Amino acid sequence: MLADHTTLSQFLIEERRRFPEATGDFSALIIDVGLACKAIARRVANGALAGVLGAAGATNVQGEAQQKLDVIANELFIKANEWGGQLAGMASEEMDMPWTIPPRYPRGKYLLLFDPLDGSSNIDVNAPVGSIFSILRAPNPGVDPRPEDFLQPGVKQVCAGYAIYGPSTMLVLTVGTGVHGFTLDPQLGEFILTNPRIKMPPTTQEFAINASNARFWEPAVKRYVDECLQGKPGPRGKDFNMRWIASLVADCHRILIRGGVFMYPRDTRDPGKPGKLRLMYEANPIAMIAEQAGGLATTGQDRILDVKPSKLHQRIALIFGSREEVERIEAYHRDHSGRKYETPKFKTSELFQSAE
Ligand code: AFP
Repeated sequence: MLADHTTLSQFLIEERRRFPEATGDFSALIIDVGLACKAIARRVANGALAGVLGAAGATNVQGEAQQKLDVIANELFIKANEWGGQLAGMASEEMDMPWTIPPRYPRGKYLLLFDPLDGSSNIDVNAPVGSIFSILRAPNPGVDPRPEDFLQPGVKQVCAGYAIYGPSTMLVLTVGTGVHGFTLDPQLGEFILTNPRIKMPPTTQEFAINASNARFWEPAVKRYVDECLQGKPGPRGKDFNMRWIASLVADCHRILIRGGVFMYPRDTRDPGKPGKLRLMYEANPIAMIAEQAGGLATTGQDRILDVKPSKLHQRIALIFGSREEVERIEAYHRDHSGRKYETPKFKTSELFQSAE
């Protein structure tokens, strides 16, 4: 049976053969990240049976209430990755400051950033959640990194990926040579390559956005969504479908497989927060995956991967997905920079009417 299948280890070894100077550190790191994801998948799958549901009773650096599984997943990521000697440091959504590798372990040449359990408000309702990770080179290999060492633009990522804990567990990753999906075989405990070279359809009739924020959206996003909602008789000349799982990984996975566009745009709810999602361990890895699959990722104005980070837990607007739709949304941002958008008078539904 294994003869017909490529395991994650085999995939990594074959990739490494293309770089004769490679030491094997990177492959070892990905295997450890995969191990953390397998351990998290197990806890998520056991749910109430393992007593892991519900709030942890604390808030994280983002001011969000931590779930017990947020804390458990964070610990599993740290334990699986701190000992191997491949990492100089780690940073997590759940920790204010970067994690210092304990003195007993050697420091390596990579930096790992992760959101250990994304979409964790979905846990208690048994909807899909995931883990997201990004790998950078440490500017000073072999020593503890300075906080600013993590602040590299997404274009510098050497690897980005996520695990999705859905009906099956999958690990999806890119090392800059396309996007590859591995499904966890629970009998073998191995990730098996099931979706090599994933390509996102360039166009779509599906969009994802939290419509309850419509009154706070930027003009360009209001216009884009309005036009989708007008369907066949409207300017787009076709009907659209809408999906919102409120789990970035799950929305991203759907878009990767069948196309679509995801928008968590900048909005006017809180001027101190330009968007909800975090640049370093959400937007950057998802953007690298989107681009490697043939899609695009933008703030509306700028390519996500070119944004120079200023803080570890920086928030940013994130719009990604099928190339043609993202290009259209960027064009609307150019059209509406400094210009308001008037919601059409002929609207039949009041659901998305703006306060303007
Ligand atoms: P949680 O991890 O707190 O559930 O947040 C999930 C998330 O960061 C991302 O995965 C979703 O796309 C987004 O937030 C959903 O945000 P809304 O709850 O505002 O729709």
